[in-house]
Amino acid sequence: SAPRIAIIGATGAVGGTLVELFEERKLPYRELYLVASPRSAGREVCVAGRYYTVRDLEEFDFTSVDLAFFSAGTAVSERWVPVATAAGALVIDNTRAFRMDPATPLVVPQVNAAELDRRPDSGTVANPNCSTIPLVRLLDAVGRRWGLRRVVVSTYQAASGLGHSGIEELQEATALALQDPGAEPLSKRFTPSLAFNVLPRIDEVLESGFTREEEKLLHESRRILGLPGLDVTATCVRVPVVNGHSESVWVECAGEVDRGELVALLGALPEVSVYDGPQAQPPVPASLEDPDRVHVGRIRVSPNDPRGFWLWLVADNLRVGAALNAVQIAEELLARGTL
Ligand code: A2P
Ligand code: 11C
Repeated sequence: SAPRIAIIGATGAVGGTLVELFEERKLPYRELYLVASPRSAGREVCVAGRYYTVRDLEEFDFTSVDLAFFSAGTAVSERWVPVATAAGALVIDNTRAFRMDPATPLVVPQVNAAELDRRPDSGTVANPNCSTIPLVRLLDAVGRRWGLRRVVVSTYQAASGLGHSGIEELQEATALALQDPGAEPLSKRFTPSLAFNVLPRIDEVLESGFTREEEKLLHESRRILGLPGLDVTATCVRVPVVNGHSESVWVECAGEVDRGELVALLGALPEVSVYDGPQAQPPVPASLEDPDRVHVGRIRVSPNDPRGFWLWLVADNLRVGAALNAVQIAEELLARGTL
């Protein structure tokens, strides 16, 4: 029968998107529990016409569920995912807490769904970072056809990557800057202020000089693609966009790439839209036609060396980059009876 499901972080930006996707995709469940911090415990949330009272994580009994989606931050997952799996729940975790754990598969269903053929040893499936997911969905196909040598990425990441508070801070900081250009710029979660700015540092800077966000792109891509030696190097940048991450990607292949074949290959991938031809407008985050697809444009093979090409991609980071991938993992588990 249908599983009993909990969403940990249900009041957050990704948690709210999970709720929307459960409704839209008719994910089957027998019981549903919405869980968050004491700050929002007691709130009523409507899902598919039924009201659910948000529960306090500290008091939640994980033996009452078969599947738990975690999207309440890395610290919450580190503390509570082991509690959930010890109680017998299967976890789909949307934080970086277990992505590099060998006993925990890191899954993008369009790339490595076979990882879900059996129940993971740790009881947890990890959902990758929001800039990794759309990228590897394209790289996998390119690598199978031409072989991957090196990938160089610059990201343009939206405020919603930091959740509701990121969106609110961008809106408030922008309004303040417009009202009073002389005022001290608003800067709490984004430093310096994100209003009318671009910030070339996301998350903390590590010993390597790269940020944690840049290192995630490298290590997660290697793991999902099964290419432990792949050279992926990135500069991750926050831009004053509410939602939708964009990436400028340079790919070097082992073989010579035919542009027409590349366009056809990417256009044939599941849930990928390619915008090509002289009249095509490249995809932009503020007006994505379908938020459940990876949007690709500006495909250019280098005239100097046809083993290298550029592309531009845009994907909804809350959906494609987070909640949709997690729901698609659940759908794959259900289809296999692994749950
Ligand atoms: P709450 O709404 O009670 O603060 P976002 O990514 O949009 O900031 O959302 C984060 C989500 O994680 C929210 O649902 C938030 O709940 C939840 N959360 C944050 N910290 C905790 C915690 N310590 N325990 C349980 N849920 C938490
Ligand atoms: C951002 N990519 O845009 C981050 C958010 O590892 O799941 C997601 C962090 C993660 O800020």
